[in-house]
Amino acid sequence: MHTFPPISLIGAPTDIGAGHRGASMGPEALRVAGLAAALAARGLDVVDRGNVAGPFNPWLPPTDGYRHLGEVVAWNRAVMQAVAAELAQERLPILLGGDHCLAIGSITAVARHCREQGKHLTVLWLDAHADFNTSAITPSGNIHGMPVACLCGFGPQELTGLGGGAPALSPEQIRQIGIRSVDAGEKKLVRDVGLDIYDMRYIDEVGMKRVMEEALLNLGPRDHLHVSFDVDFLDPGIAPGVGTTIPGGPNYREAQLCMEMIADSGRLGSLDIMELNPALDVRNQTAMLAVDLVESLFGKSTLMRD
Ligand code: Z70
Ligand code: MN
Ligand code: MN
Ligand code: MN
Repeated sequence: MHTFPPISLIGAPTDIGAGHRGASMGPEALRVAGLAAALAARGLDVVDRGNVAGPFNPWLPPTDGYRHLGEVVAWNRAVMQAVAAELAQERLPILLGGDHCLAIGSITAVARHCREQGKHLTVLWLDAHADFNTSAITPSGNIHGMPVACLCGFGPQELTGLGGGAPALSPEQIRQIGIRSVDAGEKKLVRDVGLDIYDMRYIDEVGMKRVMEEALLNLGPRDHLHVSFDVDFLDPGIAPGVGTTIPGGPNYREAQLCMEMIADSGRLGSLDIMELNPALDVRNQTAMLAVDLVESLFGKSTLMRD
């Protein structure tokens, strides 16, 4: 069993980058589902920092390939600052989204922290989507379909340079798991940059155990693992409370094994829980499932392994 640093919850209640309204209610749904108490019951030190603030959602159509770019930048600045403040105190930030565009701010802060501390950052991106669109190829203009591209330097300067310098990540630092919905132009770009994608076909073929062994290979004591968990990673049969349900995702057992193997790596340093949409959920079941999985991510295990 590995020990975890003290944890800070940070809510970012907005759906500013999404194509459906309602992810703005995600942080509160995770709180109501008992996230802080579940982690505290594992003996972890947990503090809820409350919510960061940002502009309201004007719900406008895209301009020049982006919907709400100015507001997305403002929210990401606030998230970046809140995440950086926790990392500076050697705490483990958990971002409660909010839509997935906010991972730009979260991961930009984590990348800067790792650079300062001489650590190597690896990002596990658990998602049905590759989130690698740009303004030129997006079918929607929704920036929650673009955060991985922005973090790798493909996007508007306000977002690719959010940390004040070079892009936060290079593609080799990212491993995507659960992918099953990639747009045509996005597919070409993802291939061109050589993104490491463990898609559902590969999970079917070799199983979640081998996928996670490969994705977590060679992590050493100087490695910081960031997990960006889009709840639409999960099969919609168990997780209906997301904006875009894509059939054919990991089932309950596969998702548990994924989380347990990340916990076993002992390298988890920061986490995003994104795209939970209570407006589309049924009796908060998707939030409760997310809490259940996050407990496993922090070392809870069946039988005697914990
Ligand atoms: C599509 C787009 C998306 C959710 C990301 C979908 C993007 N690729 N949807 N997360 N829920 O519009 O870019
Ligand atoms: Mn640190
Ligand atoms: Mn997604
Ligand atoms: Mn996503």
